[in-house]
Amino acid sequence: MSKLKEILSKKIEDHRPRTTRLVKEFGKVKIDEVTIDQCIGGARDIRSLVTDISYLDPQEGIRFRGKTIPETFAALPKANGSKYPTVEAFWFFLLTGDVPTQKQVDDVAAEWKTRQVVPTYVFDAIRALPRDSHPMVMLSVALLTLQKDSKFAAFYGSGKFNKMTAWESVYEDASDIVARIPVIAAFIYNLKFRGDKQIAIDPKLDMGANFAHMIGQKEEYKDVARMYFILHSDHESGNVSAHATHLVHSALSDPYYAYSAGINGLAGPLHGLANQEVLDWTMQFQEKYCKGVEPTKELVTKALWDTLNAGQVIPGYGHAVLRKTDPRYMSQREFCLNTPGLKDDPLFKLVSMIFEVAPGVLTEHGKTKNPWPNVDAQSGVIQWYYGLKEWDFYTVLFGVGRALGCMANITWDRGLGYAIERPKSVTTAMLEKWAAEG
Ligand code: AMX
Repeated sequence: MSKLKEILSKKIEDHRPRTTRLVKEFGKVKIDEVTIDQCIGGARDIRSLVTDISYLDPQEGIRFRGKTIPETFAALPKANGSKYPTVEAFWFFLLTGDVPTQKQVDDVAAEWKTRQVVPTYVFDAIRALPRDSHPMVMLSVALLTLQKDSKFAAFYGSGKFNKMTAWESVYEDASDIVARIPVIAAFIYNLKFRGDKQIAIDPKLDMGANFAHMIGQKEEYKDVARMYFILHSDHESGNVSAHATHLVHSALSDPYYAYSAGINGLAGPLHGLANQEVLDWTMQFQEKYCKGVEPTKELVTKALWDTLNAGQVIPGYGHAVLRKTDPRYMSQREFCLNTPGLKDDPLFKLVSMIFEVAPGVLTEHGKTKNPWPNVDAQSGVIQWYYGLKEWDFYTVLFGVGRALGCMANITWDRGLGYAIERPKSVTTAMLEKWAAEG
């Protein structure tokens, strides 16, 4: 058993009595009530999921294991010669809630190296898809292709299935997924956008650095990858990708089925695909409004209104929970401001101008509850600057990061034996009856 798994085992053991006690002694305590608009409106704000991996406060934004983004970056051991932590350090932190020592990070890195080799049949399956398939389809298929070797599925089918130890094989699959997904993503990128020029894993590098290496990126991109994967990892449990993963796994479908479902949800334009839509919107703006002229606030305002008046959303703005600027946006903005070259990049300046204008326009428009930017409004511009201009790929990058949160969550789901998820539906006639009764 790996060191991390041993620590996790103890954490899960220690945690179980808390969950058992809550159900047994306080099971009937009310923590929320449901209104008709929540029922019709996407279950917004209904408290009905439990996770300790991260918590999203509408004003403050995300906390990973109780720490804000700056606190997380400050606390974790850094990658060699970098201001950013390794993804390996963050994985340990997400799973256990403890800040790892350098030795513990090295152990995770060593564990991932034994897991990261992707079987050839996965690449064969990706190659067999039409080359114009979206990269998210390729990623989802790759995960399903790996399913046949799921340790959780094998354990379930072994006749020795045991609820108390089931998390152990989820941990195995989850760890394989987080170690392999950057390698699969790099393969997809190279296949689709670099003429199939594949680059072998460099076993000396940490996960973020190795991803940069495998897609042929320069040294500075290693920090971009580390930052990006950590920032996109988790956003509590109710968002589409995390919830889909949790829901599918709650039927005891293994982590490959579960995260493939999560990836399919992430591919939606109201969720992860928004980051590619932001770049698309921005490029169309430049093409349509700025031929031969510098973008101005007036032009941006006009373009935003044209989009809204056409009945479309402004990608990268608004959020189902947040009611202020997303700290993941601010963290990436800070990265841009601290990176010479990027700070003065015309696209970054334009994105900053949209940031100045869009909240006012959306407020005046009066529909969205949150006129502020979310993570996706800022992420594409960084990728673009480093030459990763194929925005169809941006949601795959999101999916590599999101794997960390989703896999940490379902490992704990099994550890705590959460039930199959099955909310109750009602009919419109029932709602009308309750409405009439007041
Ligand atoms: N531009 C225009 N209108 C918007 C808007 C935006 N950015 N954000 C919300 N609205 C509209 C909604 O479409 C809705 O209109 P309707 O009443 O006609 O249906 C109204 O405002 C109320 O919506 P809301 O309660 O503020 O938001 P929500 O919780 O229903 O949806 C979200 C949240 C993110 C889907 C929405 O803000 C949106 O579509 N944003 C643009 C897409 C985007 O950036 N998605 C990425 C989110 C982060 C992520 O998951 N990666």
